[in-house]
Amino acid sequence: MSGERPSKFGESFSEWFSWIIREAEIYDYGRYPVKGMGVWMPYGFQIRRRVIEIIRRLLDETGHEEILLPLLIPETLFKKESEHVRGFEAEVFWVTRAGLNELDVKLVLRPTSETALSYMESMWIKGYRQLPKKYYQIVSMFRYETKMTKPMIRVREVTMFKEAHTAHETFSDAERQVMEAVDIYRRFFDELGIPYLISKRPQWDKFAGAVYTIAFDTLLPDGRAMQIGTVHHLGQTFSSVFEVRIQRRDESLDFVWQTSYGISERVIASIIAFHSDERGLILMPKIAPIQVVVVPIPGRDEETTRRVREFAREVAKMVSDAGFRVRVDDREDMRPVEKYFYWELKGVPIRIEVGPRELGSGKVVVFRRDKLEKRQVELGNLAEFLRELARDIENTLRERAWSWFRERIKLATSLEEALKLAKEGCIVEIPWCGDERCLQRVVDEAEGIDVIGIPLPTIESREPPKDGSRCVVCGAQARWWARIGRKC
Ligand code: A5A
Ligand code: ZN
Repeated sequence: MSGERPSKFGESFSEWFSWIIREAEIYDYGRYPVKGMGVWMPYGFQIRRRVIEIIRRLLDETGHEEILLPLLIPETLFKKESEHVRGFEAEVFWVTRAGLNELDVKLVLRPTSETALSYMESMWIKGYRQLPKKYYQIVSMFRYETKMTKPMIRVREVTMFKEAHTAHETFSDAERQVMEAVDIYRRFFDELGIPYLISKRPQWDKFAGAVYTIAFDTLLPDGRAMQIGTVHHLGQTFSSVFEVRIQRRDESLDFVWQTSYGISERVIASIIAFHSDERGLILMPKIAPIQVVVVPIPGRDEETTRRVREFAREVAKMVSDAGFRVRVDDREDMRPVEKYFYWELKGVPIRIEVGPRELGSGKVVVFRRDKLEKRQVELGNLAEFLRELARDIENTLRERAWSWFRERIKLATSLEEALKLAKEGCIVEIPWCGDERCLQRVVDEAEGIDVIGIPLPTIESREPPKDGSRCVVCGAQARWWARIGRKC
């Protein structure tokens, strides 16, 4: 193990992040010889799989149907909607040759699937009775990102792209779907203890082809906001060019109204960024590949050591019977304290230590990774104790993450103060006149500062700025709030 560990806070976050994902054997990045593409290692893959199971459950429960579209999209489909193409053109990978031939119709590796799905929907959807239709897929997507690539956070192959696509009879049905999607993501991030703000993006920053975009943003330890999920109202942008036509209740013909929403491995990056400390990761039991590790402590003589090991296996059996994923670490060439460091780094939430003292005592020592606390627990109560502890660890991690996050959401009443706080790594809310040109000015004039968006009254109950409050940019009467910060 390398001796020096970078701090996760401040400008060394990237270095720390690269260090932890490799050291905890989650994701090998920067060594595979294609830029922007990482390798999920076995331990990381298991975490990823459990996170995917959570979102899959939430989508299935709300009537979404899983599908699988082809990875390749013909240029003719991809270029059909002009605004969409303009947004993605500079970011797509092309397949231009196959075997020994130049292709007549070039193919793009999907950067998202609105075009591919709308094309199919034009054949599948005929009437309002089929609506709403909610599809999703969990696939790899490819974007030739030109900003600096970063492991999980900005990759060129996004391997955990969950994209949902829905079709509706009216604009307002689609708008209700946007709200359902926001609610699903909210529950998803809450289950994982990832804090977020929900904001409507300014028009210039919406998804290419959308009427509007609502984004979930979290904050990395370096004070940069990271978009961890987006929900788009697509209007009839795609349905009209792909002619996804339906007969409505009154027998008139119309195109369907669509939405789409997506998340990626940025979710895993957020989990790692929030749920970790100077010793390494701290995984919530629900996503931990190993929830409980049992470490036997050798005795002075072989016979004691043998009995301890046997006892450790009995304890592990009890823990497994209680429904936990458990591992006995009986490696002989490692001291217990080395094992402790090893599993602490990997984020195993609960450790049980059994040594000569525990033999015949009817007790074991239980260590919780989040608070670094030890407790003696009676074997008779162990199952119940662990169940309670698992819940408590999840709550502790969630509350800890939110309290760090909340402290970094600030209010400022002058632009100078707002920029100062934003540069320090906060997301800052400012009184604003409602004209997006004022926000554009902030971006143009303040180096490195971005607009996060505006809070939505339909999502958060908010008072408008007090009477007499002024837009911090133009000085006109402030009507609402806007959020600014640095983006990752
Ligand atoms: N079709 C819609 C859902 C769509 O593609 N929306 S999106 O472009 O906003 O992407 C959805 C989410 O994927 C983003 O909110 C972001 O969290 C994630 N994402 C996008 N590009 C990424 C990249 N290069 N690396 C990692 N995650 C990315
Ligand atoms: Zn203004």
